[in-house]
Amino acid sequence: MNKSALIIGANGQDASYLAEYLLQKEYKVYGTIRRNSVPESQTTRIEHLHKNNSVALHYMDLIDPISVDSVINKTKPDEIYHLGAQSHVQISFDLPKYTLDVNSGGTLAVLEAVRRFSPHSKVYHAATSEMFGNSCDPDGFQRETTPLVPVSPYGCSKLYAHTLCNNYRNAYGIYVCSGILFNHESPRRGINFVTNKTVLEAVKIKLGLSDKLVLGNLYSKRDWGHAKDYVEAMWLMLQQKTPKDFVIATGETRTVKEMVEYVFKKLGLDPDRFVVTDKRFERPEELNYLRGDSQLARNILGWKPKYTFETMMDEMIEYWLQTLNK
Ligand code: NAP
Ligand code: G4F
Repeated sequence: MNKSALIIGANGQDASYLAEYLLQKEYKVYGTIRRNSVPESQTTRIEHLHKNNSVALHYMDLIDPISVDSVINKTKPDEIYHLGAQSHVQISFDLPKYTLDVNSGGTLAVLEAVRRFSPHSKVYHAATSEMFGNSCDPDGFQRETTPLVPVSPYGCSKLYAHTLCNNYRNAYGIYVCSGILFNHESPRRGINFVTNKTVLEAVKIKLGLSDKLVLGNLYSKRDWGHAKDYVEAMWLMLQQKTPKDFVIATGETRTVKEMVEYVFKKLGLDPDRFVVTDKRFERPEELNYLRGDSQLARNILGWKPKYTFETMMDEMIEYWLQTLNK
């Protein structure tokens, strides 16, 4: 019989790729969306799947435990991919309570619903490299054993959820694991994250539709991979005999400035002419440096990324060139 999977936060960047991936594997896919007064915004990233009813959608809000109970009880899936979150780090400084309610409280609601209504479900929790904060091993990498010292309300909310997942695994024997994923991008990335913001604005400049790109801190370093590669790792984590947490990363790191230079040069533009900075886009506390060691995932899951930084950024540039040229 075909397996079933529930994707919480089905309209997100990762969820849209994951839904495609699971459908290819012939899963019965359920997804959760949030109510929006503009109904088309509820399914923007999964419109192609929604149109032909290939994903069965249910309303759920992580801050409404009744809705969480109801969907998990109704679907009782083999696998749950809990990807729903207020996922923007800078916005978490403006909405700290809401971020904790959704990311921490919401994860508690999911685990409780699984414990009570669907204990056979295997659960993937979307943890994050933001939990490391500014801690790092002496060799310059973060890995599963690196201390978790978050520096944003978002990071704190995910650390709470991450430790709760370990607690439910040990206390109740639930199959739950956290993927400690480093930044991953794609043309479907929200345009208020730094890569897609940069690409969109640079393409607009190229086409004469804009004359500047306004950014915050150019000197933080990130380990950027492609979302398509990272959803494969999520699936692999739920196919193991015993649950385990894994770091998923490329192992390369670059400054925001280097990423910006790559995009502008690719478009034949001089970044010094167009890029300006504004404190508005800086955070009260910054995570300065990320570089992940995903050796454990490479050894145990047999996972490795197919995209390089360059092929990923080129795909994003091509996407915006085609979209805006239309
Ligand atoms: P995303 O594009 O922001 O998607 C998040 C999804 O969560 C959206 O579908 C959103 O719904 C939904 N959501 C937000 N608040 C909710 C609530 N109160 N109740 C139910 N659903 C809610 O994020 P992503 O980049 O795909 O990331 C997926 C997950 O991985 C997130 O948990 C994120 O924190 C985590 N993560 C991401 C990265 C990364 O670099 N992308 C790295 C590490 C971890 P709407 O569409 O209605 O807004
Ligand atoms: O693209 P970002 O907003 O991603 P950030 O903060 O690293 O968070 C992302 O990755 C996490 C994994 O580590 C996820 F858990 C999280 O959900 C999210 O997906 O910012 C990247 C860097 C930061 O140092 C930021 O200060 O870019 C810097 N930056 C500079 N100017 C900017 C801007 N970031 C944004 N969003 N907008 C700017 O104008």
